[in-house]
Amino acid sequence: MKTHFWNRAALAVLGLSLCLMGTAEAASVIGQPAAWEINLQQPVTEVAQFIYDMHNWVVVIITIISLFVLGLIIYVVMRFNEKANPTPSRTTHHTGLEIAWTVIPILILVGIAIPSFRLLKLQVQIPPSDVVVKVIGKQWYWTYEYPADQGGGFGFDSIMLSDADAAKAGQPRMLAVDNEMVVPAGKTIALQVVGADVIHSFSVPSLGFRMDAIPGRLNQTWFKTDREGLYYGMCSRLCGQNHAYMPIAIRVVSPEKYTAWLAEAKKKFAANEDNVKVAAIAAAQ
Ligand SMILES: [Cu+2]
Repeated sequence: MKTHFWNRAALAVLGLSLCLMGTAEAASVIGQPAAWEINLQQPVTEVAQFIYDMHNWVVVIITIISLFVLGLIIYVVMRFNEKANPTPSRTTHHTGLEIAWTVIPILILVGIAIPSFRLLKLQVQIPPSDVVVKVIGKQWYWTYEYPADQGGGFGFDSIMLSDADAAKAGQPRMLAVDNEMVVPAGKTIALQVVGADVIHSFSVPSLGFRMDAIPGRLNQTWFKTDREGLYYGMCSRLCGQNHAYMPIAIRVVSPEKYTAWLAEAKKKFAANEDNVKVAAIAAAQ
């Protein structure tokens, strides 16, 4: 019996350390999922960092509550079973206890609500944007449009690479695309997200946004990161047969490289200014 317990304890410790190793390894990969990852992806924007911290905060709260309830159950089973407590108490009310179990949950909820609303405000209030990109979800790929008044005036499709092509490009399979969305680092990027056919969802975990792409409705979100790199996401709303094959790849480059890319892309994607229009971003309230 005793060895049994220690065997299990050793297994649990082994499992836990494997998980921790997993997160340690995962931390070195940014902008994409990592093997054995159990945590959220490493955040690179203010919003993503807030989501990360909020998640950790709620995990602490639910862990304490779960352990408390587990402790209560064990205590009640031991202390108040028929053998240990043959004549049960007939108490039905206890004012102090009732106040406590009303006030404490309220405090817990307020403790969750305050950071939650602060996060919501940060996500919803779009700061004055430097670059606007229109994102159109289609069955089953994404189209990105850059407005003319920002040096764009073109749009292009972003299609998933085959496994072989992704391997050739040194990128992860099922996430690499032919034409990435390119944006400058250190600038506020506003995204106007819409669906062309069914509802899709434009989501990049490390950049901290997930916005539904709904036909007939223009949704807005934003991100800003100082860290250059390639960030992957996926369509996150079940949208049909090839839902799993419409990844998102956003390349954040220096402003100089971005300007150079704009000029090149304008030629490459056969500019058609008339076709690319974006709405004015609603002023942040
Ligand atoms: Cu989709």
